[in-house]
Amino acid sequence: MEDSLIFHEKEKEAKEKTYKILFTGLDGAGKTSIISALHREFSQIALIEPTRGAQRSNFKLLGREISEWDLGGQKRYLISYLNNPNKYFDGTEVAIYVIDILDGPRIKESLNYLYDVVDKFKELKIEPQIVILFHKFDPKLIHNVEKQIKSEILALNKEIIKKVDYEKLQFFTTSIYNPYTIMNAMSKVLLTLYPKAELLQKTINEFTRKLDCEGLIITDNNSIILGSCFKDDESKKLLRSTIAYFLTLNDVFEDMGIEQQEDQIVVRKMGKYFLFKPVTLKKTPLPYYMLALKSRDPLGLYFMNKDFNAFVNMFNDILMS
Ligand SMILES: Nc1nc2c(ncn2[C@@H]2O[C@H](COP(=O)(O)OP(=O)(O)O)[C@@H](O)[C@H]2O)c(=O)[nH]1
Ligand SMILES: [Mg+2]
Repeated sequence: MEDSLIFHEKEKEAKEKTYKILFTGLDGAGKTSIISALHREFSQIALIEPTRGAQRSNFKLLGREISEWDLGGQKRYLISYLNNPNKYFDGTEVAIYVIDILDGPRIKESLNYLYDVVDKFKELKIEPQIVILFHKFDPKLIHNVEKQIKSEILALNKEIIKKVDYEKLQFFTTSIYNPYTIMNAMSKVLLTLYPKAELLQKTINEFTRKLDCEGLIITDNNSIILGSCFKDDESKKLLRSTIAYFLTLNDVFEDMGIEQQEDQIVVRKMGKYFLFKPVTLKKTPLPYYMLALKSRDPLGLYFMNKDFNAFVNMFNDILMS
């Protein structure tokens, strides 16, 4: 009896120890927009009102909770984070820190908060991965502005490395106007936490060769890339710049309630075939998605062949094991 009580307590404890991903930075940096972009809620991005100070867990991914925190603005919130470091920081696996690189006047303030956060980690003797997103590096910045911002980012990058003296530090430039940059940064971050990532990637490499694809990308429903393989730079570029749009196009059909388990979207462009298909696995309610590039005619039946089914089964086994 006693044994089983202890057992239950332990079990409960394990369940409660959910690892955290902190998603933080000054208010207005673009955190909510980044999360919306992963959900492909583009129609909402323009309407996003800044939500100040609230700590909210609003995103679940590969079994992890991401909490978004706004620093700055209303100082009292910051003080409560930094004065109760155990409560807020313990168990942090990854801290993603968003810096708005278009907001020159507040960059210094943003860096100071970043340094405060790193100090708290050091105090607590925890060493989460820290990921800095230089955000709002939009694709259509006018040329001389782009050049200037690039060199500013480089300088900031150096300054941060020098100042924080921290090993597990990663940097990305992102923009909601180039959705792939967000998918890529968030995927790289999350996959370092995902023990099956390597096996999945190997399976994807094998499958890409077997089916004689120019390239292949697999994502989940939150636009997280689980793995990808490309034959050359051209196929890499073509798939990376189109994947977000295929996901969005597919959302349109899904929102219309069209049953499409066996369906695929086929686009022929530049003598190549883009094939997009939801991959539904046993036991998971949400589908995964596959985008493949082929140079020869797949006759629209491409994804029904036995190699594809074999891959889906393998994929299923890896994710469910
Ligand atoms: N130019 C540009 N604006 C962005 C980008 N991401 C977000 N924004 C805008 O920045 C403002 C603040 O974004 P929000 O996501 O609310 O920031 P949060 O307070 O950090 O959650 C909004 O007006 C967004 O439309 C981006 O990549 N480029
Ligand atoms: Mg927000």
